[in-house]
Amino acid sequence: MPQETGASCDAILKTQVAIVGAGPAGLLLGHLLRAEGIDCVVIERQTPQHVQSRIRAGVLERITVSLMERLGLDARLKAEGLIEEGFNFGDGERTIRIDVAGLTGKTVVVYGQTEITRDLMDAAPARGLQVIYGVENVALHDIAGDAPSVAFDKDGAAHRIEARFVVGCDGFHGPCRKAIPASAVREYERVYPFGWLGILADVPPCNHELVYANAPQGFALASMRSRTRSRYYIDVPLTEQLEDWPDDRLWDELALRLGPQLAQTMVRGPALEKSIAPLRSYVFEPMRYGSLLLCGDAAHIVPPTGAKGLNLAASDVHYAATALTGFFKHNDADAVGSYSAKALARVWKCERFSWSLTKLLHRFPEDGPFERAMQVAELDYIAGSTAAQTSIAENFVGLPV
Ligand code: RFL
Ligand code: PHB
Repeated sequence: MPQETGASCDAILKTQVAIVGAGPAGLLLGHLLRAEGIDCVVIERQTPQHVQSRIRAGVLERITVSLMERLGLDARLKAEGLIEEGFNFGDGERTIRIDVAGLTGKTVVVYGQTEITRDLMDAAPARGLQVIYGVENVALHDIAGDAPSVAFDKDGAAHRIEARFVVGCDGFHGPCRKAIPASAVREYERVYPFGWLGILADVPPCNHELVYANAPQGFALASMRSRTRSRYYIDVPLTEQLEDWPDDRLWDELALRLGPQLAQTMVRGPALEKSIAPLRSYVFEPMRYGSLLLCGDAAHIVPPTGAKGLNLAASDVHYAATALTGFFKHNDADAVGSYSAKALARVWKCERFSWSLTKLLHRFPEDGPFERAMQVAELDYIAGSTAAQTSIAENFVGLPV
């Protein structure tokens, strides 16, 4: 366990790995390191209740499921997760089914990010994973060398963690990535001119599989969290406010965009949660600088089309845990050295898939009849080509790690 020593004004915590951020990436990494007997401490800006309440991802690839299995934290996931063998594209009239299981022999699981986070949070005390919530003013020091530290305030007192490595799992807006000198990095970014307006409701899903629709009125996604809880999205211009979308207006728009068949099976209900998420593609290179490694949204963002964000965070964590285990248990310094290249190779492929599905399924303000015709032609091609469907299915189900 980490050692705490008192100094005059600082409480200094010594550990092997300091993890910033207790979202899915930080918690998963903390558990994987503890399972290998590696000391670590996780610090988180928010309260546990806040972290737990963020409604985000819902579709888990094999890598995410397998990490929960490896940790022995998959009991609820196994009992409550819905195994999905396929998903569908729609254009408001027809449906094109991608038979993911038939084409790849693999499936995805519908199980909310809130549930994964809860399973990881609940298991932390018993597994000796220390998570300090409600920290402020996090600042990284000496990351270029081999004795980095993380300073933070908690309840008005100054603290410092001294570690051999710091891992930034602090999401897109966190401080870790920003601690790397600009001269050492390269950023790639595409900001989309729309966001996804999502609604969560305790109503049965309109279809047992996901449906991504590109209708004349715009994009819609019918998803779910369970057989009794649905998650739907439409795309809206970034200028729209939540107040512009009372529940009834949103259900009417979903019915239009999903088309008459799904509108018939769609059950309406009061929103448990409603939010607008902006869409962005972003990659930060490299994902390691000195003793700082970045995992998950701290290093990259994908638009949610294709459901890759949480799963990419999980594959980064897998590579990072393997590298740090190599370093601490097998004296293998090269493992950490190759972390960034390994993680980025998978990141870029997932960026490509999320971007291409986003382009296929959304109207861009600059699009004219030609771009629309290209989308229709691509959907036609997918409908008639097993090769195209296989390519989509193998990306959707998750590329090898
Ligand atoms: P997170 O979840 O943002 O966690 C980062 C944590 O760091 C904390 N933090 C700090 N802690 C200490 N000090 C600071 N200064 C800090 N600053 C920040 C934050 O409070 C937070 O707890 O990043 P992580 O762990 O990398 O996980 C990434 C995923 O959350 C994200 O990629 C997914 O939610 C994306 N995503 C989806 N991914 C999927 O794989 N499948 C999906 O179906 C899916 N659907 C979605 C999504 C994201 C969405 N939104 C809201 C963008 C649907 C939506 C609508
Ligand atoms: C979700 O259920 O929240 C979800 C599903 C698929 C996506 C994005 C989000 O592509």
